[in-house]
Amino acid sequence: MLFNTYEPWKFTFAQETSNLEDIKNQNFHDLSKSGQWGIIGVPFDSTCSYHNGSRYAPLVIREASYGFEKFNTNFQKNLDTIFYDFGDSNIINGNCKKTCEIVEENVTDLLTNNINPLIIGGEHSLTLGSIKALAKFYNISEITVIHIDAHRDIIESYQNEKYSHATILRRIHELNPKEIIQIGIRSASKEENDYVKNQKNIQTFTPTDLQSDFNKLINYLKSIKGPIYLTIDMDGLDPSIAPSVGNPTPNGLKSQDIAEVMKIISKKEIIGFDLMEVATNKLGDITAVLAAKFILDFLTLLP
Ligand SMILES: [Mn+2]
Repeated sequence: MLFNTYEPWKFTFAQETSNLEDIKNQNFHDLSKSGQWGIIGVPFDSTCSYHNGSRYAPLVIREASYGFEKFNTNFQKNLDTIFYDFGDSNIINGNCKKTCEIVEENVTDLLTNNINPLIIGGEHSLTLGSIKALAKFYNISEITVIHIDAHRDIIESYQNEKYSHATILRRIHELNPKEIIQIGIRSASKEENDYVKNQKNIQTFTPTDLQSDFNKLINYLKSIKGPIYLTIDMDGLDPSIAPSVGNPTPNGLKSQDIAEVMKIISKKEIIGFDLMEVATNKLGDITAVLAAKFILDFLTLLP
């Protein structure tokens, strides 16, 4: 029998069921086994400082995922990871803190069932909810956060708001993770740079650093011990390949840079992943297509 498998509200190749209770009750897969992932979209963009529209990204990225094959010719590997698509999280428009709390609650539900979170934003602030949930299951002082972004997002407050997509790495740093590795940075305030200079556990790799010595980054990533959380703001990429983002910033990363980072860390213990700040409501948008490809690459590379 032939089925039409195109369900644009659900990420391609996700397991057919998307109800956590069903998964638990019907034993679709042994949830005591690790290595299963759950997608949650978060259609929230209330604190965006420039182009909004990332609230539409979970839908557009899911739809874009249907353009790809299950076999990855770059990695010579099939997508065999078991993952579910649990749909979109509830949000509270205009309230970043409360929306992060909802994300935290949802991610906690997944982790309670041994499912790792894969968040599709939405704006970057939502990463906080995901990491706060992980901190209940892992020792936060052992977690390395790999942060791909044009911006540091580490200012104490932005427009007098402590909870904003511009401050979120500061809130995460306050939780005392082992280390934050910022890759792709090319825009920051002096205050942010001064803050980073005074911290031992924040590393920076600019696009220029990568151009002059990419192996330095590779070797640094290879040396990471302990659990890793990967968060990608799509504006880390160059706007020539990822124009539809909240804050496009010239002279950014190449898509191959992201694939290389993923290749290295996929051999390590990755506990969570999010992809943020795609801002478009247009089906087939090139930035959403690239975002869908990154998510597929990530899932394919997992052991
Ligand atoms: Mn950014």
